Amino acid sequence: MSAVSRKKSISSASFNLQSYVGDCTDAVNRALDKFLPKETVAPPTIHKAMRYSIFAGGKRMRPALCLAAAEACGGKQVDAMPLACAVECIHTYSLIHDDLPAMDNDDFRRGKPTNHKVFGEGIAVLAGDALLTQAFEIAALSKSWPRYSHRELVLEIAKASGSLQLIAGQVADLEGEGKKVSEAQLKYIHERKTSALLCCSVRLGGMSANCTPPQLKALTDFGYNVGLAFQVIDDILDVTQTTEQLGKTAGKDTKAQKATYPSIVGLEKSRAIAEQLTKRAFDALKPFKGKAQALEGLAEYLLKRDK
Ligand code: GRG
Repeated sequence: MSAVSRKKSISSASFNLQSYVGDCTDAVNRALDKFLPKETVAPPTIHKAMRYSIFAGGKRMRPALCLAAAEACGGKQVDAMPLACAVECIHTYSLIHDDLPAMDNDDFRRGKPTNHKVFGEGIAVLAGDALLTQAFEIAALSKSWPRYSHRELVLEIAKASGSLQLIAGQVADLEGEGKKVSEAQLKYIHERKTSALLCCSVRLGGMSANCTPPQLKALTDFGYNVGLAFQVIDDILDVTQTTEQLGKTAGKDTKAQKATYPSIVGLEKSRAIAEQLTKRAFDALKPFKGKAQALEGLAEYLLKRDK
């Protein structure tokens, strides 16, 4: 579907989420292919390793949320694209490092052997580092807007992925293994480990459309709630789906004695929490008055997803 016909499908009553996500994925993959050094560029091993994980077949939910947020604020996909790609680079780096033997020690990700299984631990660490750095390079290459200069954009990414958010969540997650963790502590982990980057994706999309402060506030509320719901669902899927269905090792939270929503409050209450968070996310979109169909569609998809 062309960009024009996709635009039409967003504004029409029958919004087609599947084709929206498919189009976003294609466009993001084309852009990432341009931003990342080719495999043949020296040293080829690192560029092969970066591309291996980036193009391993992730759902591209963070870029899709970024593009959809831009559209909700009247922006263009082309302006949001570098920021959507930057967030996907951060996300992929975090997955590569999360899978390392020193962390979750996983062999399977995005339906393929993990980066360190293919390239070795040293190169996997470096591929993660390089993708993290690449994200800032891409953000620096994006446009800036009257309300949001490169300073704001870079700060947004740095804060979400730094030691107060993404890394803080991972530290608390590692330190909580095998210990009794309360629901409040688990929420702290999920807010930082997962919600922060999803929220950042949505906010960056809004910034790429030069959104107003009230719009940014609405997007922040949406992103926070959808991000938290995303991790609650991830916890549920870990115990209800198979490794084949997920494309990553199922049941690993239980094996690592990690606290999850199902392990603390049970499956039924976990589903109710995810639904409540998604409802809050929907409510946050009210100021967009029907212009946020794609964000609504993505929130619903994330709640109902099976992988
Ligand atoms: C700095 C050494 C070092 C490590 C950092 C920050 C970090 C390690 C790990 C982040 C923690 C993490 C992996 C959180 C999980 C978030 C999550 C649910 C990921 C899965 O996201 P999906 O389902 O994956 O969108 P795909 O593969 O579809 O993109």
